[in-house]
Amino acid sequence: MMQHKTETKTILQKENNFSEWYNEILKRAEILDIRYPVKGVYVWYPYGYKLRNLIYGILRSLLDKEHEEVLFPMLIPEKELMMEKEHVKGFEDEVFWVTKGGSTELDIPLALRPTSETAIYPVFKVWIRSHRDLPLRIYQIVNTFRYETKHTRPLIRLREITSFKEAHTAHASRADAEAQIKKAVALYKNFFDQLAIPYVITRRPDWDKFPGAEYSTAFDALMPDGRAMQIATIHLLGESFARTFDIVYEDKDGAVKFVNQTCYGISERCVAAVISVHGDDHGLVLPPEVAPIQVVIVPIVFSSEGKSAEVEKACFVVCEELKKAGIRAFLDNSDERPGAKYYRWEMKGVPLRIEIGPRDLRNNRCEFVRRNDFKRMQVPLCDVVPEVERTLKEINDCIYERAKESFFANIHKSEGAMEGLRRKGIVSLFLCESERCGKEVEERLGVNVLGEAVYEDEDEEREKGEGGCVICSKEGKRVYVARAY
Ligand code: PR8
Repeated sequence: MMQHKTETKTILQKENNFSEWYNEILKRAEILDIRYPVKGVYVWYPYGYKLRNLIYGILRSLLDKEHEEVLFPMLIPEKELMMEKEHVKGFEDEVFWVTKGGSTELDIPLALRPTSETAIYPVFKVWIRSHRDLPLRIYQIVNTFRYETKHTRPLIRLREITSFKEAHTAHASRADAEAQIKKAVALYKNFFDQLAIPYVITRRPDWDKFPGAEYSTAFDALMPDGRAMQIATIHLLGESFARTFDIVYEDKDGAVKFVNQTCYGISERCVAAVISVHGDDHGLVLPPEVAPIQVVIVPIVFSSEGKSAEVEKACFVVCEELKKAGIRAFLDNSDERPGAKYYRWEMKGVPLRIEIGPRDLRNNRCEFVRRNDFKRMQVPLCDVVPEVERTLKEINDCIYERAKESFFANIHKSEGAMEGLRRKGIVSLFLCESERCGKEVEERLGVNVLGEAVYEDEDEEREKGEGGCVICSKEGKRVYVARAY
């Protein structure tokens, strides 16, 4: 690990060293304990789980407007799992099986859900009777299991995904299902905007769509090492699962029709994105909205003076005022030296630190230190609450601006041939629709084809246009490619 000793702390270098930085941050900021003895399976620390819950709180509040939360079983009978052919093909190598109860072989092997289509849709069949039952929109946040054979990584590529948010919808018509896809895209945009995470939205190429879907739309964020990470997907299932599981409804005119379906998912990769995109050499940098502690108050007392009752009291009063105003404030009146406290709360990404010392008290003021840029300002004690509210908003804006700057600096447009394209970040180039050309680009450049940009007005303007495929020169469209997680 690259480390620089400074007076009170050890700094972690994020640039050019992302992978080590990431693992070290998970440990030092107490997000995830990676010592659990099963590959691809990890333990949430309390602090990490609080962060996770605040992030998922935003997701829930967005979903709850139009979806209802449910909870389906984790075990799926073999027969159900195997019913949809495309779906099975996509998942068969990734399924964990339960084959014994105690020492007795089970009659029917049970799969640990890799995702829940085949658990949920047989139940949709009995829930849905008439057009009055539609649209049906449900979601659950559950653990799912995938026997990933690629390199596993905490929060990013898991064998037990602990926070799989999956939404499933059924509609009377294809048009309704497509309208739902647009709503889901808008919902996810809103979600990632609130996390200050920039993204590109693309239509995945046909060979990379979700098994059983007609088409898949994906959100990709950019990690600090220049690799893209798929942070959300939205799938139009059409009638394929409805035909397989016989999910029909009686329309107004008495006709019996198949429903049209969509599903869309997000995992704890969204937490990984928050950590990776915003963090710096001092640790986490959290958007205030999701920071478990938004403000930490540190009394400044010098060792010669010992504890000062007045300073402690002033800190306590400030902390209580902030809490009363609904701000997640914490008073660190432990015996540690201020330097050690700064280090801990910087590592944990607390957006704002308030320092109060004897001299501040004499002047009826305190000092604010912003986590994102360490900017200091003096604030009269009587203005603390409104100034904190204002400063937290400002911090959020700064974090977002910085993230966008670095994101757009890493999106390149290529006009010509493939040579010289092996750059960091996301590159757009012309490609025809054939799988052969797509796979060749992937192989030669060591990238993944993310797909054609969708739904982003500015992007569409910027990226529109047709040109010769970089492989076969036939008519092609502009698509994004990137090395991907
Ligand atoms: C569906 N069915 O399943 P999806 N570790 C961490 N995150 C992961 C992993 C993994 N091993 N695999 C996928 N993800 C559909 C939609 C119900 C909901 C994350 O879709 O297979 C990725 O960000 O595309 C992925 O976009 C999301 O879960 C949904 O998984």
